[in-house]
Amino acid sequence: MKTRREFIKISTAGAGAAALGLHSLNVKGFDLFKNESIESVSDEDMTPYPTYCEVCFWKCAGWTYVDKKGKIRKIIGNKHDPHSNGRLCPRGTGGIGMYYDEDRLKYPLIRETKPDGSQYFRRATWDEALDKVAGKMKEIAEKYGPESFGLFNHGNPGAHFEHLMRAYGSESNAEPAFANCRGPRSVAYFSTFGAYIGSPENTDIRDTRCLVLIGSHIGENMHNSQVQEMSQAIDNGATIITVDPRLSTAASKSKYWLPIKPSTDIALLLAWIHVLIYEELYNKKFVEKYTFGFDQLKEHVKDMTPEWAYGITTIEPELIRRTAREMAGAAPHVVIHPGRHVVWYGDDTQRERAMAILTALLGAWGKRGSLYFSEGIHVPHYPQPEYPEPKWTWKDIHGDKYKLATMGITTEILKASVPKYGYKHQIKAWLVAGTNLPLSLPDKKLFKEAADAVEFIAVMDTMPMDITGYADVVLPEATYLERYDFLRAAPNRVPTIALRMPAAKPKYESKPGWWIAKQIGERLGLHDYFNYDDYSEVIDWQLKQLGTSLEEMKKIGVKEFPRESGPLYLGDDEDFEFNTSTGKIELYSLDLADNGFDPLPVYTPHPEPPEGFYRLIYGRAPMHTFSRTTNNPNLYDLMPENNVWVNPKIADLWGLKNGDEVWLKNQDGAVTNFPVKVRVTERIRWDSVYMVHGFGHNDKRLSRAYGKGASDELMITNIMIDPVMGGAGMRGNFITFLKEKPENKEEVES
Ligand SMILES: Nc1nc2c(c(=O)[nH]1)N[C@H]1C(S)=C(S)[C@@H](COP(=O)(O)OP(=O)(O)OC[C@H]3O[C@@H](n4cnc5c(=O)[nH]c(N)nc54)[C@H](O)[C@@H]3O)O[C@H]1N2
Ligand SMILES: Nc1nc2c(c(=O)[nH]1)N[C@H]1C(S)=C(S)[C@@H](COP(=O)(O)OP(=O)(O)OC[C@H]3O[C@@H](n4cnc5c(=O)[nH]c(N)nc54)[C@H](O)[C@@H]3O)O[C@H]1N2
Ligand code: SF4
Ligand SMILES: [Mo]
Repeated sequence: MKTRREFIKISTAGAGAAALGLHSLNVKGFDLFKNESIESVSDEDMTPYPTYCEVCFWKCAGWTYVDKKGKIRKIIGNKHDPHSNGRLCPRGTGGIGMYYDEDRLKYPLIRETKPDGSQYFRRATWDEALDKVAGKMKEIAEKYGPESFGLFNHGNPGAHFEHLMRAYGSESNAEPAFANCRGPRSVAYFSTFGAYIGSPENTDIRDTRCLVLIGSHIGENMHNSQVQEMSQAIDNGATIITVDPRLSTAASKSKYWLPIKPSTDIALLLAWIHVLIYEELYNKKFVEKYTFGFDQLKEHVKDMTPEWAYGITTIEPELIRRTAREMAGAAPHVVIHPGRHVVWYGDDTQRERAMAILTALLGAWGKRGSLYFSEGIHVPHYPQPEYPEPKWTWKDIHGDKYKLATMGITTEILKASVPKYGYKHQIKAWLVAGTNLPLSLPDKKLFKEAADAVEFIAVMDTMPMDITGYADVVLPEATYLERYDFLRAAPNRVPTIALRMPAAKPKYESKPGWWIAKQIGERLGLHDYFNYDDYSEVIDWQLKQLGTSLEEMKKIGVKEFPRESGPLYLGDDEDFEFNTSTGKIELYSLDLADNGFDPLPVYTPHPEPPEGFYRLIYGRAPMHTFSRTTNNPNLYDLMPENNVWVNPKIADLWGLKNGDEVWLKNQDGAVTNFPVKVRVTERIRWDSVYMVHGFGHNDKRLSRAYGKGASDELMITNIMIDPVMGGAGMRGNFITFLKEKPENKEEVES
């Protein structure tokens, strides 16, 4: 079918050589951190500029070193930064590749149509591109109201656009980092403890005696200080219990690996709760003083014995008992890690609730080695008028559904973009900033319908990522090494702020996100919201309110502030009022009950793979962040493509050997665009296959990443929506192998 907005692919002039190599990295187990100078230049001959990393969302602070010729030579961690403790992960070290990548977006692009109807991108001036975006924003506001202009965002770039959109009158935004990532965790922990887990997570892994990982694959999930703390915990002799259908790096370092049947974690959690309660191993004092609903919980799990769970999870009853006792023995110094990417099977808020309940029964909250009270700095708002009140926001888009959602839901914004779904509030245009939707949102059909239905799409990115192929206007942002940005003020054990400042001039014609947002704002008559010439003025003003200055921060990069909220842990017997309706930790959730959901977590069986199909599960690799680094000249070298992990039993059955290339086909007939190599390994259960997410790019402008590996995203056509908060559960998809390139396979857009 011919779509209104053709996906534009431009072939590139050819792959350039990597600008700087990173071959010195030792990528084994946890020895991943090395900050060796890439080329040997003495530090004395270089100038360090403070920054914090944008390669993932841990936002580690560091120093960008620039030589006398103005060339960026290396990035190292800032010793005074609690996110990095002076060491960056391989991706952070390779962040230089984002700056040097010769495939970068170089100048603004505008979609044009030739007389024969075909479409292409024309190089445009900034004035043309900005006029076009602002002109469309005016038009949409006049025709439908500013609320109809939606925003998809992630990370800092998105935040500048969020400000622009709020000033313009729209709060119709969503980011994959909620409904496709940690949303269920936020809602579950909030309804249980009246508090969020936050980012970085407030897990006291450093001082724990028992770390329980349910899916969470720290070590491949490279969140920096968390990996460092896990390593410390191992050195301190902490017990690690990992529940994962795959022998992850974390599982390989654990005392107990529970290779659970995927999708059955709630049954295991309920059985653990059963053992703690019925063997009277739970923390009675803590439960009595701080919790609500224990009797209902006790009754609820009465029959949920380890024997019951064995039939569901395939985990031996004795192992369930032993691990529960191990946790109880270490309590309260136990971290039940809440996980982060938790949209798995559509009952994810309930699984997260079960984890929160387990935490409470162990008294593993507000105690050393459990979850601590984190504290962040409130950065004062730069003076500006109040935002106008929108007539409706993302909340109204889904109306009475998903009442407990705390942020916009990507799937709902997509649906509201397609008139045939009959949403009361319609989205007519999109701004997209710092998110590669075709590779991060499941349900390609819906995504394409929506992208085709809207009148206009503007994308701000640093790279010609798959999403830019859908844009009418492409706005090339400067990389994080070339710009000022918001102050980082994430909560931690001690409050800190970190500065990001440019270490070099923006390459090509790229511009900082704050500048792009301001230029559009000015064209819309919103000057009062952008009342500065340079973003450094905003930062300096904020820093002065906080008792420091831009001048000081340029020298130190990170500044620590004293805690004001009290100690890191709860005192013995200290009275504490939780921010829930009962003021207690709600084992039995009134919030969920009031909204018509199960107040106590229930195990529901999920569909099994059809004959000859295997469940697709996916995760991270230490040297890449999603799809954003696969073209990075430094990181590409470390891992150019992904593999599909297949259990030897299944490989035998299919006659597959290590390195064989296969195409994958899912239960709905979707086929991968590119073949992927098989990795035969005992490390995965026979009923599942595993892939690292972020590969299989389909845009030729990504000269290295194009066609390398396969995209898990294309195989995720079935999404299991979480009724509590609209999360898009992505692990209900099953694949089979095609040994030949399927005939008549049309090239599918990403
Ligand atoms: N199949 C599948 N889907 C997933 C996941 C999965 O594991 N499997 N993971 C989910 C999770 S946990 C999350 S958080 C989301 C993340 O999904 P996204 O938010 O889409 O994250 P990225 O893939 O990192 O895409 C970031 C985009 O930002 C661009 N970018 C990078 N730096 C900058 C910058 O400085 N400025 C601008 N303007 N752009 C920049 C990159 O080029 C890229 O296009 O995806 C979710 N979707
Ligand atoms: N290197 C690197 N690190 C990253 C990122 C990155 O892109 N690259 N992204 C960051 C982001 S935004 C996020 S959200 C986090 C995500 O990191 P996590 O929250 O740790 O990841 P998940 O995707 O939830 O978990 C993946 C693991 O779950 C296992 N799994 C699959 N199905 C099941 C199941 O049914 N039950 C159980 N128990 N386990 C199962 C998989 O085998 C895999 O080991 O990583 C962060 N860290
Ligand atoms: S964990 Fe690695 S990629 Fe993420 S912010 Fe820190 S250094 Fe950068
Ligand atoms: Mo995420």
